[in-house]
Amino acid sequence: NIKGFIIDLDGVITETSEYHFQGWKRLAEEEGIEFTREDNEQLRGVSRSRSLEILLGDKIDDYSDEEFQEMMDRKNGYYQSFLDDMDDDDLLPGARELLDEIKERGLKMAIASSSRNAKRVLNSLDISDEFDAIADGHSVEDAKPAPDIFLHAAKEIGLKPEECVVLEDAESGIDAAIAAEMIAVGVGPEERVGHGDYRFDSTADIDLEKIL
Ligand code: G16
Ligand code: MG
Repeated sequence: NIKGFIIDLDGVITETSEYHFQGWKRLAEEEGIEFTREDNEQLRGVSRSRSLEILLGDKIDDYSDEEFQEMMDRKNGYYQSFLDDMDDDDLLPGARELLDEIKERGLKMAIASSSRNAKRVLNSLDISDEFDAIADGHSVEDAKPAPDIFLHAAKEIGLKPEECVVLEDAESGIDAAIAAEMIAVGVGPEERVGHGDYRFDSTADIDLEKIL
């Protein structure tokens, strides 16, 4: 018996991956590290610190903890400069309709994003007030693929894991939803999110009737 939806932000509600890419790419260039669009795909739904570890690879040993922290801050500054220009036009096609339909059906709705910028992004999109709870990169210690953020969000909206559906665009997010023992719905290609319970190509294709 489904009572609520726990929704990822980047990749389901809005598409910030290009902005993340531009931020990481600029940092990588400054550090003399090669970083392609393809490399960026590995960072989908992955926390900021884990993303930097992946970007640095073996070169991580060349940096102190302070330098690592400084690079995370530098990338975040580049990323945030893109957020200033964001508005409700940046909602992905079908996102507004999805939120309206969940609400009309009287179901609970929470955001569970790995991003520490999630509240700012939601404000820019002008949808902060739509949700019963917002879990972000500050809410839990262990990021996706750990189930913690989804379990935290479920608790916040007063539901048991088996009463929740997770909507996710990242491999790590589907892994986390499965680990949380929730219904895992992938948004994106088979090779990325095909291991969930259901899959749709894009947000606009999500069929709530089918899931429910
Ligand atoms: C998002 C993005 C990731 C990003 C992460 C952390 O996760 O998909 O690429 O690395 O947030 O973002 P920040 O640096 O803003 O804390 P999600 O879970 O919303 O897809
Ligand atoms: Mg995502």
